[in-house]
Amino acid sequence: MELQGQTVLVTGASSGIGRDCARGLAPLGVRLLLVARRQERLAVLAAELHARYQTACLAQTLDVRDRQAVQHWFEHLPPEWQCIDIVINNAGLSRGLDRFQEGNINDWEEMIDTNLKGLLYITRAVLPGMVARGRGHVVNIASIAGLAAYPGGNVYCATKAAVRILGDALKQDLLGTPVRVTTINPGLVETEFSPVRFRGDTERARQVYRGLTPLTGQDVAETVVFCLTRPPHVNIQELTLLPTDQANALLVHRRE
Ligand code: NDP
Ligand code: 8X3
Repeated sequence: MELQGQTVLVTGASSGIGRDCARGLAPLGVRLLLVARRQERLAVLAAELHARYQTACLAQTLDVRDRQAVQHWFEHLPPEWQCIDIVINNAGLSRGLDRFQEGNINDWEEMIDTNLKGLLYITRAVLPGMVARGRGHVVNIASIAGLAAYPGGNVYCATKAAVRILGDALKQDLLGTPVRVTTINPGLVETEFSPVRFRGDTERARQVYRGLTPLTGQDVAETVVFCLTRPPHVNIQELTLLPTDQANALLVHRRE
């Protein structure tokens, strides 16, 4: 399927998988609506993509946790950006690896508010237009953390399991419309995910990928592009991609 001229919303486009999705989609002639909290990074990305591919980009600050801000943002989009064809719900984070019984409830709320409620707010805003226009694709970045839990993953894993079941639910509610829904479950991807999880403890973050070859944001972006470019009658419902050095969230092969 041709993506030329389609308007793609990428949440969490200031880093990692979201930024690489924008970079992977720009050469295909899409228009990019990029949101995250760090406006300066979005502006740099938009300038890069415009310089390289003449991509039309709109980079806007948005905290997906803020329900009213999401509603206000959506209602005040410039008219030429209001018809969103594709949304990549990517904004997300983990905080800590505490055992549940020692868990920090503020961290729990931050993960639930971002990974689940933020995704709900964004999707609720854009989906009616997709249904009305008879075209659209919702791509949710979940995780292998939503396939099975791991020690200390508790609430992060629960948010990702919720995103997976929500994809199933959306597909059912959208049945009879041409709107497609795809859930992507990456394994270990080297991004700012671990430094964010460990609040800037870069040494601890580095250990996550020690001795193995993780996925890159580009690997995930290429998978997203593959799903988006299938013919309209093909809906890739769910796709899991792991590094070759990883079997599941608990089992990795380290060469040292
Ligand atoms: P990064 O930390 O590199 O990127 C996370 C992105 O989410 C940033 O652009 C950040 O932007 C954005 N974000 C976080 N909170 C908010 C918010 N409240 N409002 C708007 N944007 C927000 O991590 P990844 O690229 O790895 O993560 C992207 C997604 O992939 C997440 O959903 C993550 O759970 C998932 N994932 C990651 C894996 C990995 O191993 N890295 C594996 C499986 C899934 P800003 O801070 O500027 O707002
Ligand atoms: C990120 C991958 O295994 O660290 O969702 O939870 S994992």
